[in-house]
Amino acid sequence: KSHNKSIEHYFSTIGEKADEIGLSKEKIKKDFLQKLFYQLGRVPAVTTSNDLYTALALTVRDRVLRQFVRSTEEFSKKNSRGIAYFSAEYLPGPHLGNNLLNLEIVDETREALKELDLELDEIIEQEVEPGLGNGGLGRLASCYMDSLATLGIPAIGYGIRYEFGIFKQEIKEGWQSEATDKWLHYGNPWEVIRPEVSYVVKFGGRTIHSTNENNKYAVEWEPESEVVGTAYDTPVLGYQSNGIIMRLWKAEATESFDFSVYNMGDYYKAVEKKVRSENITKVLYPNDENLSGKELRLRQQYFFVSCSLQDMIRLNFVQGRKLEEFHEKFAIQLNDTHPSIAVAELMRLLVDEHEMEWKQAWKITRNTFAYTNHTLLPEALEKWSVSLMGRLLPRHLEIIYEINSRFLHELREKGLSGEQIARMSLIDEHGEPSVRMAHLATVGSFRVNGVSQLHSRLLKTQVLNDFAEIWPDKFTNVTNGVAHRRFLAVSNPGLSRLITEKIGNGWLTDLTTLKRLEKFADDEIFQKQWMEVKLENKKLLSQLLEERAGVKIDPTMLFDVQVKRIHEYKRQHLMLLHILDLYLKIKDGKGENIAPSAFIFAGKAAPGYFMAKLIIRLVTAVADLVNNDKDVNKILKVAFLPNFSVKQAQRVYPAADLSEQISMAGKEASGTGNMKFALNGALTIGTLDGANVEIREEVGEENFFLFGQTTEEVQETRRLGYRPSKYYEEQEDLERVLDFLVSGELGNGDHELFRPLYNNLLQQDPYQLLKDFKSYCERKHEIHQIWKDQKEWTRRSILNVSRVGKFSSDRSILEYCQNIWNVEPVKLRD
Ligand code: F58
Repeated sequence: KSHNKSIEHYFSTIGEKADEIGLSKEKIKKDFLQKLFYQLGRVPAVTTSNDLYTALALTVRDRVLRQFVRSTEEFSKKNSRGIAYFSAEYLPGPHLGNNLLNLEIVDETREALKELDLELDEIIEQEVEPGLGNGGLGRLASCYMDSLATLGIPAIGYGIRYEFGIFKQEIKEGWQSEATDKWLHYGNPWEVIRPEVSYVVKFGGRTIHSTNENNKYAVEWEPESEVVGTAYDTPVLGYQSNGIIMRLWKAEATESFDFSVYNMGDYYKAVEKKVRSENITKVLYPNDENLSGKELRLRQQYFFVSCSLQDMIRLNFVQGRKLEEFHEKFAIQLNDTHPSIAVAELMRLLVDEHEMEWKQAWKITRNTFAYTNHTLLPEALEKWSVSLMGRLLPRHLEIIYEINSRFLHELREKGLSGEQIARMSLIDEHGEPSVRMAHLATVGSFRVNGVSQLHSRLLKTQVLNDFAEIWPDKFTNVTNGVAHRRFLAVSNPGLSRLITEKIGNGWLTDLTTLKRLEKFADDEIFQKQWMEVKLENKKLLSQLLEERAGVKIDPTMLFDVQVKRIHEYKRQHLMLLHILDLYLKIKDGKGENIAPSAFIFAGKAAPGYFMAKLIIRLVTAVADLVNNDKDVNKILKVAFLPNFSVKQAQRVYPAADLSEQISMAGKEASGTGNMKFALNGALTIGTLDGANVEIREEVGEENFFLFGQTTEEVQETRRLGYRPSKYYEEQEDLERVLDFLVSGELGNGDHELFRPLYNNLLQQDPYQLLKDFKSYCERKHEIHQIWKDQKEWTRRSILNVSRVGKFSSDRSILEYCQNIWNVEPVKLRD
């Protein structure tokens, strides 16, 4: 229902001003108690920790929603192009602390609670985060939501409300085991259900082609089943209070469908249908080896995309616009190919449901979508078999064929060779025919971007080279960035305070102002304060590691950290080979140059990825060996922190001295952990991969420990016929370490436990660890010498922080605005 009364008007009717948001200590305290009484039926004396958390979250939520309501009004006045971010994954992390920061009421809230004998930090600790993503890609989507809100860009993040997020990782006898993530068990105070915002989504069945009474060709899709998607909105606040929403869809059975079956007297069939419909948004797929063929995954993708597009078309009409202007009103950013079926769905909605001519619909579609690629790994490029797509989405398959036939026709006109045309086709005819989703996304978008300079270059010159040749202007780069307010201001209060004391708090909205710290890099007093903050953070992480991993770590050790998904290309096992090398040297009495180090790992392995799980098993085996050996455990400690999450990450980055970014060059699209570590004062050891290249450029070669082959060298090595055993034969240290894997000294005397890893490295070594081993160890040696000079280390740490201003997601979003979306940020507040 449209209205013309302002928000100001409504607030005045309740005796409030729109910009008075009730942020005083007294008001927070009063509201908190009211939530406790009226919403939860409790008094502070008899509450559970979750009651306290929920009451505070609801108190804060009121403010968040209020800001959101105001922003919506102001956005609609400006009427600028809106951004829809389509992502199958989000990893927002805990909301409470971040919202308090954005509302600038941390101190007031702390005080209010103190008066009730409650501790803010303990309450914050209670929050269970929504784990609606696997890793970097999902977290990036949430960083972008934060920046979109902060910069005042009218945006909405569409996605899926998985009932169970990424599995909970437990370590049992050294192995990863998976448990269901019941993140909704205690309720979710941050979301607002919108039962009236719901859409029907069809699946299966057949299409009927006919010519109607006006002699117009028409296609009708007669589905086999239907489900309803309902919107669940989570407001996302930006710094100093603009708000946007993340709209996640939950699947439910359509009533009509149930009733029709019910009327036929088959109650159980109706129930079964209901359960089957709800399955769509039950669980997030962990990024397993091969997701294609997983029908439910394609259902999920289509489901959320269809709801979102129907929602946008509705909004377009509500705002009184014509459908022909859709692309002027909206840009849709596809977060990888997971939502790329949207290209066919928008065509279907325009052509079949809104009776638009194909050509015009195609023009609108192509001017609406932009596609971000996040991977070069061939096995990770999505493909759906034609037979599955035909069965589940018969009309979409027809539309894809039509897009393809027109596209291939264009290519033929350009005079391209048959071979090149076959390479570019949306349909892969090798083996079982399948739809190449990256090609669909590329053809259906006006811009395609990679996520770091190197990655975007490789995308253009290798993976999507044929497309870049015909459409050079379509391709661009936007280097990833991170929400520095969450990953510095919220998670590292000690360092934030110190920085703000020196240079003011301008860095909260402009991270490049960190540059002003540079001149204090040699200031001994400042260095000392810097070291103290780091040490405090390390003490906190040590406590956590003792609780969760059962490992006691001296906080003065060098904290050498690798946290990220476990994958062979990321080479966690390279770090392990090096630890074993140090172990053997100490045992030989040759450990005098080794700086006391704690090696800290965390990350999940896909449940079906055997090698990744074996790597975790190796971490725990090496930890057992090292931590229990009296000759070694004063110098080395190893710990695996289970169940890595945004919440855990926020405790890890602030405590790290050394950041491990050691993927084989050419494999990591960007990495974002690398940025978060550097932002918290860790130095990096890394390859020239992903955004490492740009981090090194920014912080200076002398402040970044580079090792390993470049992308070109890696490819050349492979071309020449890589023989890993050569390095085993030539390097005694390496031979000894590898043989140790199968010596029985690891993993309780079982010689065979790590044999698959041993064989893999010696026979194929697809990620060329053995070739990079030597330069990695040399760099580590150098690092240990520099670590002994704490002043020098600290100087470099300060320089790192002062020079990473580029890696804020605010910068990335501004680049999307300028180079892709063509929108101006709307600054809503001064
Ligand atoms: C990651 N991709 C990249 N994918 O690996 C990383 O280099 C990059 O920094 C990040 O995206 C953000 O651009 C990634 O996280 C997934 O998790 C997919 C989820 C769905 C299944 C396949 C993997």
